Amino acid sequence: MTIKAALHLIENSHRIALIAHVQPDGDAIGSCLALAETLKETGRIIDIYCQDEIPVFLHFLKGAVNIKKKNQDISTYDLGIAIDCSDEERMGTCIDIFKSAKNTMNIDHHISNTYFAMLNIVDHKAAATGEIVYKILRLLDNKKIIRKPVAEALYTAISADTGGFRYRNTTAESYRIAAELVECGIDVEYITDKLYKTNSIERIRLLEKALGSLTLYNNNQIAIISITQKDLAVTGAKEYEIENMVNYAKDIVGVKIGILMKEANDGSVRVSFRSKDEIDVSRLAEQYGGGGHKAAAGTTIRMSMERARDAILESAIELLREQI
Ligand SMILES: [Mn+2]
Repeated sequence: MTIKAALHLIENSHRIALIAHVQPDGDAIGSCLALAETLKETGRIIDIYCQDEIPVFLHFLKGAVNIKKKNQDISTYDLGIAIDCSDEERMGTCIDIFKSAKNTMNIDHHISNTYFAMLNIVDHKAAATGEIVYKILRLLDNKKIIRKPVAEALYTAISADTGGFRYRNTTAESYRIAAELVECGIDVEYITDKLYKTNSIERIRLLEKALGSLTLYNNNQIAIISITQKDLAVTGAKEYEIENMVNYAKDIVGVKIGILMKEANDGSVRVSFRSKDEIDVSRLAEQYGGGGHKAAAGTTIRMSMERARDAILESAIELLREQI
């Protein structure tokens, strides 16, 4: 029903801006590119925006290098679509493009979504926004074979948010969609290599620092990794290369909550939470103004690293007390 409404709105719009969230991931970028590549074929003008740079490991996707940071043009869009954004703030500086559009839409799967657009296509059960985009594209033309670049983008989106089909959010539907994408001729190993086997030496050096900072608390149930601006500067690693390092904390046997704290260049601290055993870390993130999913959430805190760690540790211990 709502997907039909989405299609209707898209079909009635000529100039469309797609906006990915800050610090973009495979789901946001894959979903944007799949929509853009398909809608361009229908003669529409589609531009993709993202405040931050696109990670190099996603550059293999068709159109990834053409994603813009700012709208250079003065004309506004008929439709602005926020992709994979749980709230407006996730668009960062690109929110202006979204707000100036005649109509707005929000395509997302986060449980914490704030329904901020005129039309909100939010499906909490979808493992990735890419699954929702797939359904929109199918509705657009059910019989048409999805072209390879579009299939690659969608597969990337779903693989990224399911950790390569390994997380609990992976559903039978995720596999069904993936199966159809494989039938479109994608090379699964090629995409997997691009997404998961492309470490720069800078990232490995940063990982060394991150692991060196790893500390266990609360009878080894909480593990915290800290990364400072100095660590980034010394190693030369990019911010996005921190992605997934939090799992080294979470994956330790006996650890229930893994936390990664990254010092931002504006003095705030970006915190990622990961959990096991049904512990709901989205509540931890919400306590500090953030959000996310039960097993993966995050927030930004305006404190020094030391104070942020003390506060979060106390809250995490409290959460374990309540939930175990
Ligand atoms: Mn997502």
